[in-house]
Amino acid sequence: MAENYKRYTITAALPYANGPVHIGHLAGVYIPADIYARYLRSQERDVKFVCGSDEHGVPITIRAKKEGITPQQAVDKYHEIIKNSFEDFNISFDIYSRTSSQTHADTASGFFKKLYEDGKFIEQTTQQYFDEKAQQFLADRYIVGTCPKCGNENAYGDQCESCGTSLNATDLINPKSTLSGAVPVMRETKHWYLPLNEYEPWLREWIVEGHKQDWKPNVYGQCKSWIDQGLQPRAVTRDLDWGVPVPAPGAEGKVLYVWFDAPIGYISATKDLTPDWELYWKDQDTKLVHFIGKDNIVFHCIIFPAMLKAHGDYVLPANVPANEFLNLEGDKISTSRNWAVWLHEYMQDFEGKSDVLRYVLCANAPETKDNDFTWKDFQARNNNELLAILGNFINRAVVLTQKYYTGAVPERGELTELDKEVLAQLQAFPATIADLVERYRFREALSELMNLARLGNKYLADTEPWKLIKTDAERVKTILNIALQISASLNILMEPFLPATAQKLSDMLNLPVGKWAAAGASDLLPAGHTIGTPALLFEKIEDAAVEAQVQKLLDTKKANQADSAVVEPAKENITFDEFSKMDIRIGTILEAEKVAKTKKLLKLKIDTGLDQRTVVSGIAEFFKPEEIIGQQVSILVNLAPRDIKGITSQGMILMAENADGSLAFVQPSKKIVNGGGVR
Ligand code: B3M
Ligand code: ZN
Repeated sequence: MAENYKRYTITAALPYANGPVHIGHLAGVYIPADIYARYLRSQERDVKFVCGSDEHGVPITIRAKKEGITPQQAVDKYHEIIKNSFEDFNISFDIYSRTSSQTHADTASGFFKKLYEDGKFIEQTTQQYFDEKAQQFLADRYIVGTCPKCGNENAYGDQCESCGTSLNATDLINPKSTLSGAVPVMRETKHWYLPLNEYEPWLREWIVEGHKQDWKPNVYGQCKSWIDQGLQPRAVTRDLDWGVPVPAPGAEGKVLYVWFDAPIGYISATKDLTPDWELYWKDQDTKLVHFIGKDNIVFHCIIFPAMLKAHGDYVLPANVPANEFLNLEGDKISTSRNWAVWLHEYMQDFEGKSDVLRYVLCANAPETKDNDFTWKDFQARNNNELLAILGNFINRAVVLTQKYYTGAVPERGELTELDKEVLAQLQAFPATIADLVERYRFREALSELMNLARLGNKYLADTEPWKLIKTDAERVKTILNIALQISASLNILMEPFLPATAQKLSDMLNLPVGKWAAAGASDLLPAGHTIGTPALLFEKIEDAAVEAQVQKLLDTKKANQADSAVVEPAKENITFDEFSKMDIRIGTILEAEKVAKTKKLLKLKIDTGLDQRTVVSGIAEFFKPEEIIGQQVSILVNLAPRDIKGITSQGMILMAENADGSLAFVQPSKKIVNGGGVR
């Protein structure tokens, strides 16, 4: 490692505790952060990996209102779900905290107070949007309108999620309250602002000049464009009743803006983790790295650093390796449209397969551009890569060792040119992978890991020990010894990426997962060492399993379409007399059969209480004749008889139509005597 840092503080974006986490979160933030943290620990670096739930702000109060619960109940509920999901996927936080904790309230409040006392804020009374119906100021997500930059009609009062621009509510065109739908009015209120404009020259020097080379182009580009456009003072307080109270005179009823308190949550989490927290935040030999999604770049690269700079005691982030977005089957992941693969649901459907998802999401991570997750790709990567390459190699090495030597690692004899070449290649892998991880190129790093498994597979395919055992048993010892050394290195190198699998393999090799520095060596497993029982690292994922997932998404799509279907406008008014001309009765279907040579028609015999009559109805696409016999329906009995396909239809049964055009009977909610009137 070329770096000279004494310790690392790694943060992963604090997810809002307003819903469960999905594959987009995992791919964009938590998997890369976890790989990095695990890798550094394997390098025996001093690492603190911190995260927690973001429990303040309008996203929380909106969710609570929707569910009819208090904000505290909402964050309690989702904090638990999110925390469990991270555990399921072995995200190795040293602490998973929450911003509703007392430590956090004290830390955030103290931070504000210091800036306040040092005169770092400007105090301004301005006109802000107020919802007269809801009797509330409209901050952040309580207000939507058209983004002045990109035209997105659903931009929030603090940010447009479409183009990433950070906004003030007053920037929105056609603002509307999300509380009541009302057009807001202006009302006076006082707030504290961080004058970002004053930090512009410094930010330019620090980012535009200082980090052009080492920050990812997508991150650097966004920052530069904001700085070039000129920065404005940014309010750091809000008129809300959920959050950290503003510790300033005249600030009753006001709380800190969630984006002021949330990043301080990283500090509070570290405080809860260790009494040495200051070393991890204030010592210049600490490398601070923020893992986030691209919509959080402005907050982590501009606003939070300006806060840290204003405070004066803190280190600044050395890097902010933000990812782009992950789409799902060609569509943007969306919580409100339920277009997501939720982690807790994945774990139910694919028990024991956390690493498969980790693998797929890393192999396909949106590191440089938005990427797409598809179930087909998920299946293919499991079956053709994890199983066929990595699993297969390990399996052959351990099964043959078990079979030929009852599990004892055989002695190496004299090495051939091929053996030497393979051992030399093995030795080079750790540095190659390390270099990629340190440059946050996790996809490539993972693909190098697979290349090592490929090397092992090719070595076995070239040497064919299973054939050689009959003609040159001595040579087989050398081959399997080398295959096992590759397996042991794979075990170390896979751990950051596939921690659960690494544990399994370690059991199989009967060797604790070693540290990075040991990887690549040709003597990790000494001759005579007894390995454990072979087991399969991966299982085939069958078509049925992924088809079920695709079906689930199709159902979601259908439900969404139904929800958003346009309802026909109301017809003209009629009089009661006109209505009462219709004689509608309850009847029972006695017989049903398809009308020959038609697709849609059923011929029904119905007991109307008045008589038994024939009705021809266009419902054959939705009902099987044998399934509707005996059902009660509503029938308009005084509709003039009509000839349909040579059959006289005496009346019409009433149907309700769904958004997708499917039909259902209009039926009484309990049994009614045949002939009972409908009014
Ligand atoms: N909770 C936004 C998000 O979940 C926000 C991140 C806070 S990081 C300090 O995308
Ligand atoms: Zn926009």
